[in-house]
Amino acid sequence: MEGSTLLCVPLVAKTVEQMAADMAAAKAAGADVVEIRLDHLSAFRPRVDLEFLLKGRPLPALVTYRPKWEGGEYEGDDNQRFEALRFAMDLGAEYVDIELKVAEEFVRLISGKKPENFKLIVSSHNYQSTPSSEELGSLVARIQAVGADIVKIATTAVDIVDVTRMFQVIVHCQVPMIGLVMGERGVISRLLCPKFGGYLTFGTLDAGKESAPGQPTISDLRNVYNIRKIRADTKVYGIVGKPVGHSKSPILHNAAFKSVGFNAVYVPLLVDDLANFLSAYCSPDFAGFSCTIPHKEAAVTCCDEIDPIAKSIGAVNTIVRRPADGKLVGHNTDYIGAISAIEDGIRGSRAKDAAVSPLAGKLFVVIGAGGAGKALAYGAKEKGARVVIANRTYERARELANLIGGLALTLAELESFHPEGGMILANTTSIGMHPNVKDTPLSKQALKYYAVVFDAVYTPKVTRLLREAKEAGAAVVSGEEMFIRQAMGQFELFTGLAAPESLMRNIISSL
Ligand code: SKM
Repeated sequence: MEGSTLLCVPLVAKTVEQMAADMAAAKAAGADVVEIRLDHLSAFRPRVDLEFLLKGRPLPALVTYRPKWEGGEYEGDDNQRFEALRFAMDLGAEYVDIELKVAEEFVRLISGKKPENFKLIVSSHNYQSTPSSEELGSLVARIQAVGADIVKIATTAVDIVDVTRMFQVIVHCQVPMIGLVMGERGVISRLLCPKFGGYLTFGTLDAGKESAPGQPTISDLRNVYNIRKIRADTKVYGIVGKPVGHSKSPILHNAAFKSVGFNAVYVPLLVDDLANFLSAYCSPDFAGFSCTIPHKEAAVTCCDEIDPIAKSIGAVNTIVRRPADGKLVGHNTDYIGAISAIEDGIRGSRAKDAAVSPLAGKLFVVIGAGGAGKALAYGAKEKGARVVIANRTYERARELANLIGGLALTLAELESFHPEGGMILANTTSIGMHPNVKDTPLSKQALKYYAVVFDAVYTPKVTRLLREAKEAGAAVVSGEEMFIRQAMGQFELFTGLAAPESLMRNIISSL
């Protein structure tokens, strides 16, 4: 094993037969440990079932019998629960998890009887929030004092900043510690365990088999995040957005990093407030970020320096922490990614390097006035197009149109806007993005005035807008092409190396 963190698959099946099958699957998936959640079994018979589960088990076992009052399923009395856990220990289970609230009693029960290789995990769960650093520190001390071999604390992330406190506590803990922050905002506490020295992290067999909110699959831990390769000196990059779950950036960048042997991991970062996030994650370990909706404009004010093009655009989609002085430098790779994708889409197989852009002189309609809208509007203008900004709120459209010199419309007005044929349309809003795939920013009726339609949304690859545009006779350019190109630019800024283009294309087309 290269990393020091154990990968544990929680077993939450209702029958012992299914648990045994899942145990074998966990081994095949590359787990180090399984957690047998006795409280999930629908008709648990302690002696028979524990013998069945523990005899001939393919992996070391952690046995947990979580009561309702600590977020589990068990509703009976504690004595029966303790008996089952003690029996599991006697049968050779490598670990037993007991809740801090009753740990003293359980420790008394097993005192002097612990087998040599047995380890007692004493756990505390908070399903509401993550306490202050001081409170976490004193919780660790209480868990240690009760006689834990391994400390386990699971809290809930209300904000991604909460996770920094857990990382600090793990780094300073004198005994092995499992420190996890539950929920989508806490996912990095699970992915970055080896970096901060966490003893164990949970990975499910499949989505839907979680025993706590935010658990990734073991397959993603191993194959997307390359968790076995993460060490203390591994740099962290990530996609900052809200939402962020749909992003394919982690799959793409992790594979690209791996292909060139770059010691870094790329994670999803569900961020509510960009300024708070950047001031909390200010160590050199957090080396760079991609920014997506809704943070691209806030990123301009949060960076210490902005590249001149990103400054003119007024939006940043890439932040790099300069190694020499730790300063955050903002860039924009959307602009070139999107514009070149649209130009190549129009040119088709014709000469790609023609001096005059096929956008020159065209009427170019941008839907949306956020970060991506600004990049597209700026790019189209640069290429000599006449630009129109259409936005749900007119004021935002007006501001951007004033900035770059163009016309502003509301989305409603765009429906009947067709001063000429052969226009180009670019959607830069998230309308139509997974899971809202039935939505579209413009009616099919209005699409017939466009020769080319581009959608920055890339999940799904063919949005309703693109499907209807094609049916209306337009040439379409998928956001996937922009996504690949902007990511290539980011890779170069992050690593200083040429982007592995064919690998990146293969990854995206295989999804
Ligand atoms: O500008 C890009 C960003 O860099 C990454 C991204 C994503 O991961 O979905 C989308 C775009 O906003």
